[in-house]
Amino acid sequence: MKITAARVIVCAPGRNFVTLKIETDQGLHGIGDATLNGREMSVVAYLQDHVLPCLIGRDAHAVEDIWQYLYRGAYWRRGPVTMAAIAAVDVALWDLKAKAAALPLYQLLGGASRTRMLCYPHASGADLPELLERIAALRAQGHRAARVQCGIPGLGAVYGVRGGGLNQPAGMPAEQEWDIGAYMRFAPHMLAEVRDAVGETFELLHDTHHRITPIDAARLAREVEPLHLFWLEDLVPAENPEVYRLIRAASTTRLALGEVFNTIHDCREVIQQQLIDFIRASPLHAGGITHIRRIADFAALWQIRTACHGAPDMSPVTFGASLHFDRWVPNFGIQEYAGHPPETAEVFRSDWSYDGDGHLLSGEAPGHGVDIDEVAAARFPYRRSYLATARLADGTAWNY
Ligand code: GCO
Ligand code: MG
Repeated sequence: MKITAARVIVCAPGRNFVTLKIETDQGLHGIGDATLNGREMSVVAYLQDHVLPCLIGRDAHAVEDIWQYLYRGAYWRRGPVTMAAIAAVDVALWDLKAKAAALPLYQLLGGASRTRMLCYPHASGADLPELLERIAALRAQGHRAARVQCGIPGLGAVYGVRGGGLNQPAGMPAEQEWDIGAYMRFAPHMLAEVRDAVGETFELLHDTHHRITPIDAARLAREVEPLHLFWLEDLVPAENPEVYRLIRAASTTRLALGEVFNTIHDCREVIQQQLIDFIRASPLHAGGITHIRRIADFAALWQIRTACHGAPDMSPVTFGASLHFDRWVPNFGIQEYAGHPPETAEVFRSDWSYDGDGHLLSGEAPGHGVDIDEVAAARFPYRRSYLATARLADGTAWNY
């Protein structure tokens, strides 16, 4: 099965997505996602100018060899742009291989380890009453877990709360105010109120989005320990993974990390030192199915579980591929299920479903089960957009 054509499709059905379509001489095509939120066009250029010319004429079945060729051959390894580009090729090739075998992708990975995947949608409120309403609505839909984020008294829009995390179209990135003290005073109280309202059996997750310092993170993890959260996510940046030791030593609250990791090397220390409980690497930003399998197997040695990043800024292609990975991976933990804007479904067709009982079902169609309608995609042209940025009250640039 020879690769005869490969092209990048950029569209914005509700938000920007970068999609790779690979065609073959067998009449089959495969689809991969290369979306890097806020820096989309850098991956488009990487693919178009440097990767796609090298693919034409290659054997589409040579998934591993093409991965190694793109990773080793570039000399400049790792990094979000490189790894998103390699991921798009890898996921499109796995899609093709599964279509050629007339099997759903999870069968090629080794078959199903489970029938359905526990998932967590997002619940957010400008204040506590609104957050509790949102959680109640999710529970009415059968959900058993939710990521809970709430506006912080005294601060304007913040990450994870409506209007606080959405991409800003064109112009300059929006700037938001951040205050570690305000967050530290509010977050434990907010989480305690939510636990009180939902009882012990509903799973609660919370994302600090790299916003606090190691010692505050250690204090937060300790203060919320009695609430038995499913996890606290991204308390502090992990460019220096050593900082997680302090947090780990302070409490038994479960920790999740790694949505911004691109390779197994980024994950190595936090896994090997047992500093986390869930690894958030996805088949988009961490080099495709080929590479997250390696991360998952490595994590399994320390009984660390997977939790693929499933934010709306990753296309339905990544979501579909993640569900096939989840269906197979022995050390599965949970799947983030943030959903997409309604227009997204006009462009991408997916065959997965929600079972009405807190779990997702991957489809049985050959491949990863997601395809793009290029005619519909053309109706939603790319618009430059940015994530917001954060500053402390004195003007200091902070982590968004
Ligand atoms: C999550 C993430 C996202 C990121 C987004 C950035 O846990 O889902 O933190 O919401 O902010 O993917 O592009
Ligand atoms: Mg996150």
